[in-house]
Parts: sequence; C-alpha cells; structure tokens
Amino acid sequence: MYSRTPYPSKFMTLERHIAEGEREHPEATGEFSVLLHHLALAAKLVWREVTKAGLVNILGKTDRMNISGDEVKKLDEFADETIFKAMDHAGHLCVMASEENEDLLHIPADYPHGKYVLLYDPLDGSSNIDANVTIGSIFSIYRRVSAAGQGTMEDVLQPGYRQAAGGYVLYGSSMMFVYCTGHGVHGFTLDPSVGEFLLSHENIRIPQKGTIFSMNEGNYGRWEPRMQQYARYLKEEDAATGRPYSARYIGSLVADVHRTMLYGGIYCYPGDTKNPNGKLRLVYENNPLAFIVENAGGAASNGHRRILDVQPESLHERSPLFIGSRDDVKMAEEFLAGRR
Ligand code: AFP
Repeated sequence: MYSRTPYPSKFMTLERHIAEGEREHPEATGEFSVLLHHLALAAKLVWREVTKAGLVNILGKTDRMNISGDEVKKLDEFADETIFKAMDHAGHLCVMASEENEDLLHIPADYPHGKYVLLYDPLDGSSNIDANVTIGSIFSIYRRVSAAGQGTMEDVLQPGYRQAAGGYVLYGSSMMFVYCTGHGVHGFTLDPSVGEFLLSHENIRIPQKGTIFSMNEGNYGRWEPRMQQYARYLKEEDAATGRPYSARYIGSLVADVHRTMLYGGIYCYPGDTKNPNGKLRLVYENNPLAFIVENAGGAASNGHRRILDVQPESLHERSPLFIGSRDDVKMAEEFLAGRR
C-alpha cells in the first residue's frame, strides 16, 4: 500500500547513512560519526549565511556593520570560525588546520583531545559570492599519528591516501553534502523544509572518459609548451576521439570538480611561469577532492604523479592539479611527459 506514494521506500537521511556505515564497523566507537554530524551542522550554519549574502546591502550594511550595529564578518571568515567552533569541543579532534589560518588550529586546552585531525577550506571560490555563483567548503579527516595530547604538524601533514574521510559541501542552487569514507562517494541534498540532508546521489561514479575540459585559459601564455600543446589538442576537431572538448570553467574549484565528477572530463590547474606550482593548496583542496574522485573511479595527478601519494611538506603548499576521468588524466600526464 505504501509503495504507491511518490516517495522512495526508504528515506536515507545523512544521519541514517552515517549510522548504517558505522554499524558495518563493529569496532567503531561512534566518534567518527559524531564528527560527520557536527560537520554537517556547521555546513548548514554556513549555508544560512550564504543565502543572506545578497541581502546585506538591502538590509542596511554600513561598512562592516549591519543594521543592528553588529559587525558583519566576511563570509569566508564567518565560515572559518563557524566550522572551528562546531568542531572544537566534542573531544574527537586533536588538532585542525584551515586554509584561512597560517598556523595549526589547536583545540582549546579546557576541551578533551581525541584521535582525529580535521583539515578544511571553509569557503572555496569566495570571489564568486557577489555574483551568486556556486561556492563550497572542502574537508579531510585523518587519524592522528602522534600519541596523545595536542595534535602536531606531523598529524596534519599526512599524505592524502591516509584520509579516513574526505568531502565537500556545495552552496549552489541547492545545498549538497558529498562525502566518502572509502566505501563509495555519496551525495545528499538539503531539503530545507525539514532541514535534513536526503540521499540524492548514491555511489557516484565518474565516466571513464569525458568530453569537457575545465581550465583557466587566461593563463595560456604562461603555461609550459607541453601544457599549451595539450590544451590545443583538446580543441581540435576529431569526431573519433570526441574532440573538440567543450569548455566549462566556473572558477570555484569545488563546483568545477563536482560537475566533472557527474559529467566526466578533466579539470586542470597547472603550474605556470607566475605560479610554478599553480594556485591550489595540496592539503585543503587537492587531497580531499582527489580522495573523492578516486573513490568515484576517477584519477587525480599533479601532472607527473598521483596526488594522494605526495608527502606534504608545509601547511599551505601549492600543487598543480589534473583531476577527473581516468583516461583524461592519463592523457594529460602523457602530454606533460612529452609522450604525445
Ligand atoms: P577563492 O576562494 O579566492 O575565490 O579561490 C578559489 C580558487 O582557489 C579555486 O576555487 C578556483 O578554481 C581558483 O581559485 C580559480 O582561480 P583562477 O581565478 O586563477 O582561475
């Protein structure tokens, strides 16, 4: 009788999904699940502010004060603080690091310290906010390697393959929470009427090859000749190999990678003469997205080697990124190695 309703037989909320994932690990203490819940809550708080972004001027902002006389924080600062405060007190983390902060973010001394480490980019693509273009938050969770107490730089600078979970949140025409704990990539869309994330994209798989490329071609003149040759190749006419590729570039990495994962193709941010290692940050942006895309069946490279194998040397180190469909990333590597 119930199957006649327009709803699926089982509502899979994010909460339920996390709980069912936990049950598959009898050794789990539940700490990890609580961490994910808190992250989802932080994301909702950020989303609430993002949806008000366009109203700030109408509601009477003067410089950085709103109509009530409160200071209006820049959204990226707000997101940074909100995520920190949502995550600092529950006793599951030993340290955090955020793209917005130069140094490690230590858990306040009066809160307990746990076995996990959180790295996050609070608001990726923030220069797109005023144009109402999709932005997002990106996160990685690792297990600590130090023994106890406050977390250390060693806990934070782990190669990406050691991630216990990675994910991102999209603030776009709808809000999505996409995460992976190594058992598939799953996307949840917020139903604002009930305030719950509902499973909308189960076990996302990226096509093995695509026909879309995503890169900032304004930098073409600064690229090395092999990168230029690769970009020209993608635009040549050849029906047999699906060329020319279509160009799509939003300028919010998280949104560009999300589209790439759903439709296939490649996103590239190579090094150039101005920024030899490109613009993107290895630990806050490239590693979590590489973890997600690999788990969806794709690949992520710095042009010469797998992103997840790179040992980070410093918190804010930059790295080139080639990410997307497996065949497309392989082809980019072949061009950069001079094999094509
Ligand atoms: P912002 O958060 O400062 O907007 O930076 C976003 C970003 O790191 C990434 O999300 C974009 O893909 C990339 O920069 C865009 O950079 P270009 O303007 O150089 O293409």
